Amino acid sequence: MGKSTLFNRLTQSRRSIVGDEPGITRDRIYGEYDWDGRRFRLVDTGGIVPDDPELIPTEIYNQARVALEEAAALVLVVDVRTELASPDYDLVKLLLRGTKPVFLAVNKVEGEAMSLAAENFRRLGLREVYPISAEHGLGIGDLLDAIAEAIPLQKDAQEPEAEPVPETDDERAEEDEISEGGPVEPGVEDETHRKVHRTHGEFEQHETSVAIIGRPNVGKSTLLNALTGTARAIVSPIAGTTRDAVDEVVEFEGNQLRFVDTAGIRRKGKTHLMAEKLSVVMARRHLEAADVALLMIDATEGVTASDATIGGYAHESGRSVIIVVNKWDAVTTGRKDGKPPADREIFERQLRAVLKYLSYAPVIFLSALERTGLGKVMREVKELAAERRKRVTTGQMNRFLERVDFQRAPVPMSKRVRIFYMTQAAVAPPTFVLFTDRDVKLHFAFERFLENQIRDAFGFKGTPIWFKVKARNEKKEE
Ligand SMILES: Nc1nc2c(ncn2[C@@H]2O[C@H](COP(=O)(O)OP(=O)(O)OP(=O)(O)O)[C@@H](O)[C@H]2O)c(=O)[nH]1
Ligand SMILES: [Mg+2]
Repeated sequence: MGKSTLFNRLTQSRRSIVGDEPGITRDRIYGEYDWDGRRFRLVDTGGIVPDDPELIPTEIYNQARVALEEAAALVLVVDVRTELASPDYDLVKLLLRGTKPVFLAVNKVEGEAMSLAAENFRRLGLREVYPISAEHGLGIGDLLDAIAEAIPLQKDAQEPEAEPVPETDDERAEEDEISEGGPVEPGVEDETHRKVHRTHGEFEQHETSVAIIGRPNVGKSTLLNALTGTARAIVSPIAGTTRDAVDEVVEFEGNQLRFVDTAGIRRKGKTHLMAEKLSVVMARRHLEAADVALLMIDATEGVTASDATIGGYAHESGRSVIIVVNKWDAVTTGRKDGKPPADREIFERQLRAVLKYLSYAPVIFLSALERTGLGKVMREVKELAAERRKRVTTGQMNRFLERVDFQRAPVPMSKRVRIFYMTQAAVAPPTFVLFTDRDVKLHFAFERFLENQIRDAFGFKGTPIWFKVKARNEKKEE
């Protein structure tokens, strides 16, 4: 009966794919599902679009709009047992203002009486009304059929990258939720990605784009201001502003670094949760255009579930990551609660335990407010930008493979593959193609082993490393 039951049900089937990386994010907003031979990306914006009519026309909606813009279709989910109130009508009006098809899913419809109750919701003025039970899986096929029909088929839709799955059952917050379904367009994403990096390869003098991402109030704007030495980033936003990002370019040792910050989100009371979710949506958006991400953590709060969610998306995006622990002053020199000063090693150990998948990311402790540790950020950004574009030649790779003792990989015999050879197929992030004897997915432990060996030999500091497997003979095996 949870708010995200529908989201979880739809994306559940992909859980096995994520099984390799347990707990990568806890509070998922993005997921995918397959229907009718097509793959759809699902965004759970519940709690992002406010149901409080006072808030809708504010800058919060301007930012939530970003999430809505990405979508090809919108699904408004209501609980059949609730009374319609004016915010519902306002929300519908708002959704219909766009050109996207809007579907109404009336949830928790189980049985004849409730089917009748569901008809009441036609009063909202939406033509597409679907009674469903997310919990029991009723009526969902019809809804998905209708959505699939409303979204035109994308040309060149190839097999996209699988995307992990939601974990939580988000019970907090509002009655209504909105989800968006849109077809996955891997071609488009790959294309922009490629274009950016082709540019980087071609010109010596390139710009490095750095996304400053993190939860509300961690100090993103303070850091941007400190790094750029200006006051351009707004620390508290002006109501009604349509901007969703603030960026500033600085020169550093001959490199152009473009820092991108998310415009702040007003939070008070109930909007707090919304701000948290929006920070995830904005982080994901900014990651798209970035080379390097500064994942900011608030030292006074420790690592939270939202940090883990944002970190998970950063990892999956293939961007290089620097973990920035901010407000270090407040837990050391400026500590006011009488406790002993925090210890870097202990803090880092705890942080690494939660953000396991970001093991390659360097950690910097700093104070944006007191402007300490800023030079280190600049130097790391510069170094990481170069590392992610590094290329290993096939000759180097062959010599490397000869040296690696694969017997040492902690992998059961049945899961082992023989690598005939390996080449680096792409940079940013470095992507290796393995030509193997069997067409199987690499065992997690084997992949980890290989990745560590590659890092020992070639570096690739701060960037994830991706692998693709190609069986030399076409025979399929399990
Ligand atoms: N003690 C301490 N406070 C800091 C530091 N950096 C930021 N702050 C304070 O944290 C609060 C939030 O800072 P912002 O820079 O607005 O945070 P933000 O991440 O941009 O917040 P949103 O844009 O609203 O998501 C402000 O009161 C800052 O003064 C720091 O290094 N130390
Ligand atoms: Mg800010």
